[in-house]
Amino acid sequence: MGFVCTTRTHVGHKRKLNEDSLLALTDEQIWAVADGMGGHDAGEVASAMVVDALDHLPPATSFLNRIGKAVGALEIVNSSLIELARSNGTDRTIGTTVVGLMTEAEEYCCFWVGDSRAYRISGGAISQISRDHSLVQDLVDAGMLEAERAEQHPNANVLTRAVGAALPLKVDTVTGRIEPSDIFVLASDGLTRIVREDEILAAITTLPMDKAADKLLDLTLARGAPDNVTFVIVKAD
Ligand SMILES: [Mn+2]
Repeated sequence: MGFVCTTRTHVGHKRKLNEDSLLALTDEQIWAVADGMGGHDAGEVASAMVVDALDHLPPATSFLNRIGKAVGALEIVNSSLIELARSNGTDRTIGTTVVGLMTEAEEYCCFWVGDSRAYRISGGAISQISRDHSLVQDLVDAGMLEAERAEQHPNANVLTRAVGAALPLKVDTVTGRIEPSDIFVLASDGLTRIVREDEILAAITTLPMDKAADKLLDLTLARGAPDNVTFVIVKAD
């Protein structure tokens, strides 16, 4: 199965730095978005380290082995970031989210830490295939908060997991079968807090991929873009 891909990243209208990073290695069939936190010399370093590690995975013997190498690479970055924060003499976490997609033949694997998201558009419907590692997601799962109100919650930005936050790192994965014309969207919260799922679906199912990407970025910017905005759209071709 072949793939085509388009990416966008933008600092947004409120932040001075773009601490998001992305990876789009379509030939190698690996894509990722990372959303760094911690401010100057921290967040952008953390997200870049994750992307760089995924960019240099050692050769693998099988898809399962390759997934294991990606998780292992994230574990190494996790330790390095904890060590980096310690050597800076600060209690502040130098951390990053990551959401990644790997494919082989007709199989995909999505892996993630934090609240950057993966969506799959298949058969005209969109579904979120990652599950946010965030306080509000836990509240929603516990039935204590309606999903529609999660974005407005005062603790909407509190993560329960991040690369660089704690040992050991727990990476979640989900695997599945790719159908022809499936589309995957990996995105930082700078997109997903501002643009609704149905708007992502509408843009992607009605416009050519590049125009859909423009539309999603334009929508975010028109609504104030309070955060860095980064996304990768991957289409099975
Ligand atoms: Mn963000």
